[in-house]
Amino acid sequence: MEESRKKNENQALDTTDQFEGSRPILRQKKAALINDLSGLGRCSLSVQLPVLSVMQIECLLLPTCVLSNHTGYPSFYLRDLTEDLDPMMAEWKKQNVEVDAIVTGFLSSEKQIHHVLHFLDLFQKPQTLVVVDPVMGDHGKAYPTITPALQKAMRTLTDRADVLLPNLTEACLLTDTEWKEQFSRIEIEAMAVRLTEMGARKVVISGIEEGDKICDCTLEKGRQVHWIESQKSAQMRSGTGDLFCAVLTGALLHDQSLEQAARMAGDFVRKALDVTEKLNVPDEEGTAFEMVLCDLCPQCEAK
Ligand code: PXL
Repeated sequence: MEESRKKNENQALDTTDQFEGSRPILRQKKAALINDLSGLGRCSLSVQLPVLSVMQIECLLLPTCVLSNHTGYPSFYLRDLTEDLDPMMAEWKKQNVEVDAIVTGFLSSEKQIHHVLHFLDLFQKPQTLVVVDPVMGDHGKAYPTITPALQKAMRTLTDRADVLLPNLTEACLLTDTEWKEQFSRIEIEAMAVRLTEMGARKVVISGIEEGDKICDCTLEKGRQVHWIESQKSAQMRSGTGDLFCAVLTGALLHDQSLEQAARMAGDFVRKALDVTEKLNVPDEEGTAFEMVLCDLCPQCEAK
């Protein structure tokens, strides 16, 4: 245990090619998070920042829009930041920002996808991990902000993804598959393969309900599909996809394999859901992930 903690601790750091005497200089890993800032409801940046911070990753934040609360509430106020994205990234470029990972999430319009592509042109290097969460819907329904143009444009982002993280609804929207309540594993695997054909190097379709189980389907292009199964506990709710994405990104930056990272992310989300249910949190308020956050800390003694 102590050994693996030490290992994790070091994996948040990277060696540079500079030396202090004979010792290589260590550098903390950085992730750029392109996502919305929702004031209420524990999703997007407000859950991804604490998760990646506790995993010792430095986060650089590019908010795509600011909302009073997420779109799952009966109403919401949204301040769109599309016109601010280019000037913000230009300032980052002036500061010679370099990142180890770029994570994309909720985008308010088709136009924002073009800005994200521009961001990738500016900051993606061959070694940069690009994680695309194609946030578009849940339980077979698109979110109210998702237009057909945005849905179509989201496909251009899959082509730039090292890791694409749709839920089943989003996998359907990306592959033009009609939604139904039950899909067979063969149908889901075919969607994962289709998503790799659309350009994603790795795909995790997460949160698939199968009777009393909840499963994630992982595929690395040209390899065999893997299924990760666990016992279903509480119902999915707002922000669980964002949590899954952040933990998985952190785990990959800690040099875990795709399957290990997906298992760690799924385990964390389930633990967060369990404690949320115990606390009787209303659905739209998301998960009480704060109660289990220290599970992710490589140095935390309270595990
Ligand atoms: O968690 C996904 C998400 C992210 N951002 C906003 C949302 C949602 C889901 O409802 O409304 C603004």
